[in-house]
Amino acid sequence: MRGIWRLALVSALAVVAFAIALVNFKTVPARECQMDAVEDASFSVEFLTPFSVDPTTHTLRVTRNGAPVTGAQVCMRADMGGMGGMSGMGISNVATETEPGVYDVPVRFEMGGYWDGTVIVATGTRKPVEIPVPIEVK
Ligand SMILES: [Cu+2]
Repeated sequence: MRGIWRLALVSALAVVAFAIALVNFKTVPARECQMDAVEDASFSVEFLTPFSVDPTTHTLRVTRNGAPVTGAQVCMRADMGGMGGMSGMGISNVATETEPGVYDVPVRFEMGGYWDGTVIVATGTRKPVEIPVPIEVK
């Protein structure tokens, strides 16, 4: 009897751990990165960190007509899908502003190669803007 209860407990814990893992996995493509967005050539983004597998956080500067975009909700996603790429390999996260127009986003390019990146900028006053960023990770 004891053995069965232990087994039941271990099974229950496994189910809970699995459920937590599943929930965490599902929240990885941050909601903010799924926003319906439009392209707008007046916005641009510049990466201040190198496209390499080393950094675990990337710093980016967001500008509109050359002026810093401050107080925005910024999110970045990148996928290795596409031509000969590895479909299903993706990263995304929400950025935090560290100085006016400069945002840190905790993402790591897990491997070298071509990543199809998108930075989404929501200022709240207009439709969110998406900025395509082709990324060649060294
Ligand atoms: Cu890959």
